[in-house]
Amino acid sequence: MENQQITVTSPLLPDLQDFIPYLEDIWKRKWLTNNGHYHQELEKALSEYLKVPHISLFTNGTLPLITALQALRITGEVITAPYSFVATTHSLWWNGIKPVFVDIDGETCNINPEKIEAAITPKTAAIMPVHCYGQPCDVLKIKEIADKYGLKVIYDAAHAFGVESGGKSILEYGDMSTLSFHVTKVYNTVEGGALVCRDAETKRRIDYLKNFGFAGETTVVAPGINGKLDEIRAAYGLLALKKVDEAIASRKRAADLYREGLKNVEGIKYLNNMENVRHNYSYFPVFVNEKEYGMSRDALYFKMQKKNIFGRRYFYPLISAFSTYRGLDSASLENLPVATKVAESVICLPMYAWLEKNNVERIVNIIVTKGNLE
Ligand code: T4K
Repeated sequence: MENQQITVTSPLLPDLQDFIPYLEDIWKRKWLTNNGHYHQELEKALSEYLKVPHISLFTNGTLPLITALQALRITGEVITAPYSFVATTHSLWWNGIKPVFVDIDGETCNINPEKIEAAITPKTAAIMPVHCYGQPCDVLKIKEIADKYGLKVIYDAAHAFGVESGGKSILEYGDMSTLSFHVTKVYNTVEGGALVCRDAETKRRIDYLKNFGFAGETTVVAPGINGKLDEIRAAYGLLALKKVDEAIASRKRAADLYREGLKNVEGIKYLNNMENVRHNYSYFPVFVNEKEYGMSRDALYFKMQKKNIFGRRYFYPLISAFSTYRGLDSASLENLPVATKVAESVICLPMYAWLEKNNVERIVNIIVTKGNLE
């Protein structure tokens, strides 16, 4: 269809006929949640696929962030990036922790490690960086700083499903990493998420925390929360996992087409692949330089909408600009010049598995053809 509506993403759905036998089995078992059969199967399958020995499933990608902070007993201040989805910083607020925003690197959209040390105070307990768009953070530099100051590191890896650096899962870095399996992600369980940690004792503690703190029928060891994933979504997740490699390969083809089509457009920048990294192509952000392109980001964004193309301005506004956070010293524009500029220039173009070639070309054409619509 020439004018078909295209949204920023579209879900990776398992085949319906494959799902029905799983549902029949769940109906037969009458065990619907609380560490059921498919929940255990999915933890095993994800642990293998993601090459991480210890992973705990959650009912979304926000609760693992909140729970990681609980499990590591983080208090005081945590250094984080303002260029992310609000859930990153909200997890700190829900734990009574003060977020301290550090600017990002414009080339990667991730926290700028060179700016971290200046933000450390005697109250700093941890760093919470984000592998934004699935682009790996400078994990080695962040580790060096964390080791030097005795800080914990929790990566928000919501976008980084299956991302590897130097043949090693990006989830292996830091004390913990969190994932989101929301329907808009590369891999989804409708709603869902996970927390990856380093050892079996910590996983056990996380599993208590996501089940109200229960460590047995009558023992509660901590004020835990209900973060459990149910059997229906766990079964869906097992089926979705079978399609994820194909989905990532298809996303790569779309990314290559975008890059080829946009490579000579003055004023439009995009992120390139990083060396030695297995990318997952979770998002395709472009950055509009108004002066060079001759049109503002928002003008292009709304022009695309008129043509039925619904990209998104992830992540505008910055988290630090929202009312909850804008009073913090670290939220000032002077502290965050790069993040501010990036947020004001970004459009995430539609990106999902099996995004058709002709639709990528349609989107590229709108961008290449400068000027307003008549
Ligand atoms: N950390 C980071 C860095 C994150 O990006 C996120 C979530 C989290 C933590 C927290 O993880 P979760 O607790 O959410 O698991 C979306 C997602 O809701 C959110 O998961 C995601 N990040 C964020 C970046 O984007 P919205 O409000 O922009 O999504 P929505 O509903 O506007 O959907 C976008 C497009 O997706 C629609 O235009 C069409 C398509 N879509 C969406 C849904 C819900 C479908 O085709 N089918 C659907 O069912 O937040």
